[in-house]
Amino acid sequence: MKVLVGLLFGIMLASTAFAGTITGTVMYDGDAPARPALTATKDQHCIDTVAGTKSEALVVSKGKGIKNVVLYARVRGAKVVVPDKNPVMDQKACAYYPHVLAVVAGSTVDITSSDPIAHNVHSHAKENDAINYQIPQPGKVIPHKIAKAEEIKFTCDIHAWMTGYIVAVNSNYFTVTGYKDADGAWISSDAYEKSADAGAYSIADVPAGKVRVVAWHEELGSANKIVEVPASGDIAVNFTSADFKKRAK
Ligand SMILES: [Cu+2]
Repeated sequence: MKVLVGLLFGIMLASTAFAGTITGTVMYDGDAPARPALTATKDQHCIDTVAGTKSEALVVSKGKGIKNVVLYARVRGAKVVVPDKNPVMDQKACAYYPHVLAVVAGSTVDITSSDPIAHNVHSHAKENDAINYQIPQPGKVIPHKIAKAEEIKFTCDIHAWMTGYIVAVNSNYFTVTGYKDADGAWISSDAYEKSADAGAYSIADVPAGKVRVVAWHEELGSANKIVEVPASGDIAVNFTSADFKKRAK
């Protein structure tokens, strides 16, 4: 009995204690370039829905926060668990939605469409299967397994302005900047641009010890910092655009 109680106590400790929160900001140095306007040239549904929208490749807020930065902690020896529920990448208003989706490597992503016209899902993966499927009508789901960690660009061969990314990471400790407002509601790129957000992020329950915090952005490239996560409480890890380096091609 004593052993059992001790064991249970040990398990509880392992799951609740000796873990900290990595928190910080990702901010743009100087003035961000203006977002180019998008123009749809095909399909009335796209022409109507894309009108007035702008590129989501680099979205910087009034508070200098950068949207769509994937942040994750590489924790040595941590078991990576693939969540039961498949993440979803939708195509809505002739755009990939969300623009950047972060998932655990090994996940099956349900790729789908909400639009009444055909889209094409073209993956530019190098480490994973590169797929190229039509989604002819809304509601059709293509389950797509992403086995390895990779930042994968997706395009649509029918609509040249459509791009999105699925970023698969070997970690359960990750987040993407700029998706939720202070009330936890989903936020659009246009609303984010007008906001005072400073690119704030938070990754909870990271096991204590030395970890590498990696930040990735589709235009800026990647950056990383090695930090010591405390056994409780927060550690601040801030990035600015100057920290990022583009990967050599
Ligand atoms: Cu399309």
